[in-house]
Amino acid sequence: MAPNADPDVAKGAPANRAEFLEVYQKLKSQLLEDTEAFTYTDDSRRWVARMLDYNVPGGKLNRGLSVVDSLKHLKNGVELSEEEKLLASVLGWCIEWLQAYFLVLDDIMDSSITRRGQPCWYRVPQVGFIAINDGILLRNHIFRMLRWYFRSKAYYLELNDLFNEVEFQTSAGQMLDLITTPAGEVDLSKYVISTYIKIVQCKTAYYSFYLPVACALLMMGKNLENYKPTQDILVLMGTYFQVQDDYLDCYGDPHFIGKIGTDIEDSKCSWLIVQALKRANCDQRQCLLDNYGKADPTCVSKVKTIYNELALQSVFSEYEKEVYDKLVAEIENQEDHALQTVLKAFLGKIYKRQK
Ligand code: DMA
Ligand code: MG
Ligand code: MG
Ligand code: MG
Repeated sequence: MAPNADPDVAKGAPANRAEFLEVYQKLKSQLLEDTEAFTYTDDSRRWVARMLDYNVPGGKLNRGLSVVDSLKHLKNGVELSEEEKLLASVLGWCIEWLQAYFLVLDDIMDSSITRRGQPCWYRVPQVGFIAINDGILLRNHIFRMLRWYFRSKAYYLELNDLFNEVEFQTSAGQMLDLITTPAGEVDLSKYVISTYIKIVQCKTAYYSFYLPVACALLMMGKNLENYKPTQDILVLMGTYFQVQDDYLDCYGDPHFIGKIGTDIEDSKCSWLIVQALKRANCDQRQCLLDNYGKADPTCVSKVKTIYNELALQSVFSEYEKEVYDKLVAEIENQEDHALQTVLKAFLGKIYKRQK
């Protein structure tokens, strides 16, 4: 069953992208006119305006829109008030800001070329290492926006803790990702599924899947301590999402996904290399050892040949089917019906995604 065929998911129209983007404009203006702690000069205001437009609103906006959608579902499809819509959108944008911050830095560390169909920010002439500080600025904007919109709310402290905790988990995940693959050193024994799962849960799942739903739960006045089983489902969904990201890094169309894969060159502990090593014979293993982690396109294409010999595209399809069935079963096990709808809607957004 396609997840969108579920009648529950149809209930409550999905968040409106255009309305959501209007909130981006509002937040951007507010940040640029903020004089509480620092007043922009004309030049710096122009710099930050361009940096924001370049890095914040250009993605799929799945994470941000999910806060609005989740809140709607948690309210059983009842239309949100203007205030609720605005606050959920602000939280959605805080997540998109967090994502922009991580991506600006991730692209430097991964030596990536393009992102969202344009050169990575650090590769733009005149940006270079300034991108590192721009990343830090993006991060700082989040806590300003939270303060402006949520200071008077009972859940303000928990909201701050949540963003801090998830940021810590994500940076820890990025560290694991990076230290598993030190430059110029390929140690195939590190590429095992247990290490892989730990990396991707931390670097992707918490901020991309748990955070949007946790934000909506806080807005509903819920105690997050009571939602551990929900968190487990979202973390599994996030793991599936990163497996897709790793798969698309090799098999996706760069024009469509907006980025050129670098996982083989960067000797990443990618889902594909983990699966390949599990299945490779002696010769194939040696070939992977000789060619993985090299920038030379001939080496990259030898690795891809082994992936194809091992039929990793069908291994992926099998995994996708299994994890989908497991997620649906676990979602249906949740007692709270509104929560089931939230989770199914989120799954529907990513199942079989091509970008
Ligand atoms: C992404 O991992 C994780 C974060 C926190 C940005 P990745 O490097 O595989 O992402 P991408 O493929 O988008 O560069
Ligand atoms: Mg990357
Ligand atoms: Mg990375
Ligand atoms: Mg990737």
